[in-house]
Amino acid sequence: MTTQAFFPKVQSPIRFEGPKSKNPLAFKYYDARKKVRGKTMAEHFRFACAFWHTMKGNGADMFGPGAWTREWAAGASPMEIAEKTLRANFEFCVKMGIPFYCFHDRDIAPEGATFAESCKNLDAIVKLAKKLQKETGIKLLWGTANLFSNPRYTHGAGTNPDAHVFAYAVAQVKHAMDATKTLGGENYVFWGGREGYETLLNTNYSREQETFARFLQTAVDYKKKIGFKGQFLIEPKPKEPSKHQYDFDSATVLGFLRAHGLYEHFKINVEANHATLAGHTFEHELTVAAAEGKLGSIDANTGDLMLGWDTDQFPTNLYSAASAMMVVLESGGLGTGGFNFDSKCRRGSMDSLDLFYAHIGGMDTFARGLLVADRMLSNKAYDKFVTNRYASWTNGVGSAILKGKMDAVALEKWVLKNGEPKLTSGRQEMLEILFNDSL
Ligand code: XUL
Ligand code: CO
Repeated sequence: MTTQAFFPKVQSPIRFEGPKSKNPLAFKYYDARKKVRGKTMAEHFRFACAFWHTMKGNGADMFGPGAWTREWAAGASPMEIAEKTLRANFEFCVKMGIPFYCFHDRDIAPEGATFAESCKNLDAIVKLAKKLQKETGIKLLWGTANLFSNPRYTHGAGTNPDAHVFAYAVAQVKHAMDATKTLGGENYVFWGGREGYETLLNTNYSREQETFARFLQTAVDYKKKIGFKGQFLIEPKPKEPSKHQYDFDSATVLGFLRAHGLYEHFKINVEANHATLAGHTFEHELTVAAAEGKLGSIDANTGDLMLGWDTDQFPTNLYSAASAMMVVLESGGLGTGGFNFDSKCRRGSMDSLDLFYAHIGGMDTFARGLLVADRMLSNKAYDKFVTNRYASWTNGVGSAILKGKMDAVALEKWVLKNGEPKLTSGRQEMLEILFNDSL
């Protein structure tokens, strides 16, 4: 591949050395070939590098602009920088042993002065990406369009009051989908960047719901037209940048899709930090999606519960990872999805070596979470507990209710005969001990 090495401090790929290793540049738990429940860790996770954070991150936050310039982020022209950044991405993925990457169109190629120029830039970079994918074996987990950074999208993209902006957004999605298809992307993501509102004083909510559905339908139609086989994913988020984001959480998105005849075309990309912003746990959001067979993929990061915004930190919380992995295992896995680190190093972590520590930490956290989840789910005491708790539904009156054989009159009669139900403990504290014992 590239002749220039952007990560000279890491000479060879990061290896699995086991829990006893003291080497911070080694995996302690993530062993790509280790089998858990019949699948290797690599197959369970399908880890991906988030191009916008890992390659483009510069330490910027809302109180200060970029604080550092990566080795690959300097060059004579935006296209030269884009090419170097892309090469750095593949070098990083290879050295990390991360098999996938994800991008927004405007991450990998610079926006031009006109739409045509932006498309030309993207096409040129996609050509190089295709070559580098072939050389390295690194694949595209998903592509998406950035419909939120450019000022034209200030009032939204698919929900913009101006049909001109809507048209622009669709044109951009069309091109980003073409790029994703060309690169064999296994999914295409819709995160509703500025699809939401700040004040009802200037907002026609019903119109925006209608145009949002039209926007997604247009994408569905185009997908069919070009024969793109990747899975469409919607990524819920309740707020930020808008006060009220339309894709609030998994349940809201599934309801919206159903109401607008779009249900069959989409699955959910659950992001941990977005779940907690919505006042949910990560595992709750995963469960809601999985309950309908709609768990498509995961943006693996974490927020800081003491801060109220989308901090996009690398996951380090074993308890949360284990809880999430229980849902993933029970739902049968992610299919074409994967674990994309939508996470960025902190402003103070300016050394590109920090990117390695961050990803190793994230991968090890989830690998450990997988092992814990496997132990917990294999624990007979736990397994039997939940089954037994719902036993009343498998026969007798419960089974008759589920079959629709008991109307209100019949149930009243049944209650008159059977009296008060017996209260049974949910044993929460005992189960929490079981969970901790699996850690
Ligand atoms: C924003 C976010 C996005 C999406 C892709 O909070 O998570 O990066 O993952 O647009
Ligand atoms: Co995300």
